[in-house]
Amino acid sequence: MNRPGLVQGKKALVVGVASERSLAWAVAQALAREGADLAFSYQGERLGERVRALASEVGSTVVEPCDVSRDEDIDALARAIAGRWDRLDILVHAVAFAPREALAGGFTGNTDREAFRLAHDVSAYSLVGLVRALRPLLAAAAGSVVTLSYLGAERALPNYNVMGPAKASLEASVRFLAFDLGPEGIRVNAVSAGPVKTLAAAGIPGFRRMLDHVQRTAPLRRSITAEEVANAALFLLSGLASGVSGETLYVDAGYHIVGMAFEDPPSGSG
Ligand code: 0WE
Repeated sequence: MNRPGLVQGKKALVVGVASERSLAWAVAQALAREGADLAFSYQGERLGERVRALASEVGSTVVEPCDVSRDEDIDALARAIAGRWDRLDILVHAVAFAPREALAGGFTGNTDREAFRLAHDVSAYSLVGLVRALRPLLAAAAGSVVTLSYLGAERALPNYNVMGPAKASLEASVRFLAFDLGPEGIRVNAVSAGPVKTLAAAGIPGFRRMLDHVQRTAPLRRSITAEEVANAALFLLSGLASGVSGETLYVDAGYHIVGMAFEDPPSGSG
């Protein structure tokens, strides 16, 4: 007899798949492997075809459009899910956006009001908006919500710029949602992932250099994989984490705990 999966029979909605390299897709695959039934949303018809193809790989035909910057879209998504399922056990939120011009050069010079508004709307409010719309379904399941964050929420670093404040708002929103919805049995957590080469990271100036720096500095002396992010998200979304809410769990090979690090001696030097 096979052991039941960690999320066997649970109903899961994954928001934020953009390609086969997306962290959202890695989480979806881990959930499918562990027995969940999946639904996906996508933004824009161009991504619709891609996401439908990926969804079919994990046996899902529930694929709905949703531009998370539009309340009508979020409401329509919640109605579509409610039309199929009487509860939602799992919500995965893996969405972020800032104007490309805001993600290079200096923070002060590149953060105008509109870049700040858009980054916070798409990257932080979208979690609150989705949870608001899905609240009855999540409460019916005593569901679990996971979002993805990044170190820029807590530390200043090059080029991440306005996404830093947006992720800080996202992590604070995780705590306030966890506080507010805990009495309904709903848990809300974040995974703060180290850099992974996804579409969201493609074309970021100096991304290769950041990966090299992490690989030289992190306690594990390497960067992390999408599968490692997915397994941590799976843990938080499963019953194994039934006592965890409002947390930000770092999956970064230990990078964020380092205060100072000297270079390793060249290999073979003794
Ligand atoms: O949160 C992110 C990236 C999110 C993101 C990516 C893009 C690229 C395309 C938000 N908005 C846009 N807008 C676009 O036009 N990450 C954690 C990945 C990332 O992005 C960086 C990083 C890392 C790591 C940007 C600068 C420095 C480091």
